Amino acid sequence: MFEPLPLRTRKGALQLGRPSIIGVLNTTPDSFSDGGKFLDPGRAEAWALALEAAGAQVIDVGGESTRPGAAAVSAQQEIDRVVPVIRRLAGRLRVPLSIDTRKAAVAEAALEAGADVVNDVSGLADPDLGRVAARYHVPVILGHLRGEPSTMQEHPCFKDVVAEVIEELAATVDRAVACGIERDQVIVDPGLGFGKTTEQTVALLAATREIRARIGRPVCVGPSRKSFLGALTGAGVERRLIGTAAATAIAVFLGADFVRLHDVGDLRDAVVVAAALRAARHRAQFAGVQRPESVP
Ligand code: PMM
Repeated sequence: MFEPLPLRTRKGALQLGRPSIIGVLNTTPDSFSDGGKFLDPGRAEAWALALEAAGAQVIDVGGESTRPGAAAVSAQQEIDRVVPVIRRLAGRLRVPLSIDTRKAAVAEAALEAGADVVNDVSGLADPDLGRVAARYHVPVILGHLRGEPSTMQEHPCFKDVVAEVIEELAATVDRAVACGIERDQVIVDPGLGFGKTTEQTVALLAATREIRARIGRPVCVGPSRKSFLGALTGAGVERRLIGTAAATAIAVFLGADFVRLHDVGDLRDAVVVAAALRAARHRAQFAGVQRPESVP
């Protein structure tokens, strides 16, 4: 297993080696689970402070819904939603702020306003976004997504989803480096539910360890409240907490470095317990204890 170097932000290093929680703050009217709740910058600020107090190590601010079929928003609309919130939060939060966007102009406005990390679910569909992140020397989270969120669920087509996502994420890391981003500042994300069936999404979650080892960069996963959980359990979006807890704990046990969550207060304990199990397994392996790898 590789030991990644700490990622550098203006608020100091993001500690690796134990998993970090990224708390979600959507300033959108139409995100699938929290749309409309934090349109008001005052409410958004209060929620971000609550996420930090509950244990989030990064707060991820987004101004565009990427749910399947979501309406497109202009860069200016996105900027108008996120920049007032980031300005209010930049001086008040102790933890870094990330900007969840696919657009270079939004990333730049957010970084100017005080954001510390760029989170791009499209994995540099817009290469200008890579150049912006390079100029600000910030860590970037690069997701796996084929095509556009609006049409991504129409034909999810993979022969071997794990192998193809690893190959395409590795190519994304190379494109980031070609944009001037330091390899040490890149986090990869398999894009759970982004243009993938339930079965494909589950296969990717189960392959967290392999993705991390093969690409050699920290991995972020975002299972929170997603529809693959509903497909497995039958639960509507407001009843997916326990499914999210299971997916989160297992991803952490399998080596996820970052988990992006809405329900930080409820799920922090699941992350802590899974991280303790991961550390115990790591110590046993380090001590040379042989254990059967898989349960039939
Ligand atoms: N999922 C959503 C949005 N941003 N970012 C990363 N890095 N990984 C994800 O899985 C991810 C993301 C989905 O939308 P939501 O904000 O409504 O959960």
